[in-house]
Amino acid sequence: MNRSSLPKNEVLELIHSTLKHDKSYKNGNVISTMCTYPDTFAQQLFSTFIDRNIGDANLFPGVVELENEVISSLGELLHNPDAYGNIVTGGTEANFLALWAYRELSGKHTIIVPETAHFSLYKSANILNLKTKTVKVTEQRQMDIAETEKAIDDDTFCIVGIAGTTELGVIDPISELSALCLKYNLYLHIDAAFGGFVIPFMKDLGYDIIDFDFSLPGVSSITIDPHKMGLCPIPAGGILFRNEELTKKIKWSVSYLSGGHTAQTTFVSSRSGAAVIAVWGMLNYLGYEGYNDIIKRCMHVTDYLVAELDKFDELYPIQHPTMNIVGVASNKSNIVLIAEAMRDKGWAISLFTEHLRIVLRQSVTKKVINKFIHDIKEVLTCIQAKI
Ligand code: 0PR
Repeated sequence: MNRSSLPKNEVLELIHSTLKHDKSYKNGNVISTMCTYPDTFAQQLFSTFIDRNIGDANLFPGVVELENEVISSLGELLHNPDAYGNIVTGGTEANFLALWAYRELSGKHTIIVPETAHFSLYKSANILNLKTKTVKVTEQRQMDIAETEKAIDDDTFCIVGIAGTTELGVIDPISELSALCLKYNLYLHIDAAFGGFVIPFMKDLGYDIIDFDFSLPGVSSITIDPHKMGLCPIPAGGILFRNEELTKKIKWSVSYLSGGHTAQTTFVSSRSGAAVIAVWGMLNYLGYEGYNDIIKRCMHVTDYLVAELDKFDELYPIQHPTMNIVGVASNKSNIVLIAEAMRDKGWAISLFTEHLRIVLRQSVTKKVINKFIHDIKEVLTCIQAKI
């Protein structure tokens, strides 16, 4: 490294200047992402306890205690207060851990996932040397149960169902998957990285939404990410297993650490205790009611966006939203051109094959939607004028 020392203010200036074109989750124009600007209290907790490495568990018994409480609170939310798990780096690590645990327990190498599965499952399968059978989704974009049953063979050890797909927030028919897994003695992992912090509250708010959690006897584990709808800073993913026994083959014993002997069931060894503390802080600061209010507001804005889209001849929601994710499609203009033109206007837009994905998070207010509608009208006029 051939850099000479600079004063802090110059370093800061250089950083600011390099980052000047970066977007911020704080701003309304980032309407595409599942992550959120962390609550200021969470930020404060994160920076106060920045030094805690929960990988060396016995050095930080207090953080371990908070992590246990976080897991049992999330377990309660998912109908299993006795769940075992960890706060990990994100949904990717959470999904990986489930597949790793079950591959080791079963000694088999084939998993079944819906075609809507997040790419983290394919990455994990690649690392774990697994064969992935991808099952088609129905017209409602849910995993097809008959196809899933057909895909099961002697080498299959796990089915993955999604509760809140990345593309549209759809929930797979988890109770049917649960029955299938019990029938064939398979593990069932649920990827509720996004939906985990949404579905329980929607149920409470009276939405007709299907079961997805440990209340279904076949569900073995659930990914639920505080750094998405939980308002916590990255890195905060969550993995919950039905019981600790399921992790016995991925439990690594370490004896030399500063705090003494410990055992880890995560992939990363050093792990952010600050992230765990921020999650504990947010769960206790917002409480059930706080999260419920957030979901209520997000669903209100979701309904508003759908109503606004209904006023267009050309644009339409690709399907009635299951949760606070809306797919916007066009029956006239090329969706890629729409996405590019919206990006040129400063919007951060997720583009899927046939639709733009809008994630109605806390910072996406009605005002933001009004601006989005205004801008997309201009874009459509422009595109049509050029044709
Ligand atoms: N499972 C599902 C269903 C997901 O949607 C995601 C991420 C993951 C697992 C993986 O989670 P981590 O990213 O925490 O490992 N889904 C987001 C997406 O692909 C990730 C994301 C978040 C991307 C913020 C961009 C962004 O700005 O949309």
